[in-house]
Amino acid sequence: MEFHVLTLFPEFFDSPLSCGLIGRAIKAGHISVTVHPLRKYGLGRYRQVDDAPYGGGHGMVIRPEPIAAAFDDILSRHPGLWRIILTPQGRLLNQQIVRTLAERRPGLLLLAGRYEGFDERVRSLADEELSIGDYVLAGGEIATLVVIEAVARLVPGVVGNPESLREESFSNGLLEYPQYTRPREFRGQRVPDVLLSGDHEKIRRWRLEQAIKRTLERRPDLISNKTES
Ligand code: 6GU
Repeated sequence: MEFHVLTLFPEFFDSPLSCGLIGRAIKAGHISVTVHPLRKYGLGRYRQVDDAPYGGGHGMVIRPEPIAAAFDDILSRHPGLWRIILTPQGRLLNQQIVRTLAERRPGLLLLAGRYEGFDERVRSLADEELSIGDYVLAGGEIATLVVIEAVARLVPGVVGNPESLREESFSNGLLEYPQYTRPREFRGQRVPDVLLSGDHEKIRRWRLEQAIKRTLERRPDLISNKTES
């Protein structure tokens, strides 16, 4: 899977893309990530990308022409990319959206916003607008990395053991069950006996019960969402 990022801060992406799961996935050729500096598509001698808002107000707004020029250039060399802009006004990202991106899109072009936002007409250049949560970040760079990491994990080969994708939180609509390793007792807290029983059917049932209980306690919205869809 091919990821392209359009950003005013290309260097922001250096270390997150060089280590861990994503770093390995790139080295192994499962995914590629190309970072394109938005400044390169800026206007005039100073490569201007932003301007003051019409109607007044504080801050600067990203102009549409540099984005259009960048999208045209990148798409001409990499046809078929799905164009996503990251802003707090976007649709709230969840595992269902992540799955669709991984399974149905040949590659992603992710635009990270900055300043007070984009000129409204930038929205008409994109296929989709996403947010990663109800809080405000300084820019879309971290949100872009969130999308890349969440999608890349679902690309075949990136996560070594595909079984580990199936049981984790959200993939079945439930939070994960509690996990234990050694020691058997830690500060008075003992590992539940069932996990030491060797009875795999009993363990499977206990884990499912725990996952349901935990989801009802902590995230009942996940369960009510499940019946709606
Ligand atoms: Cl995509 N951008 C910014 N600036 N803040 C956010 C966000 C994106 N998603 C949640 N908060």
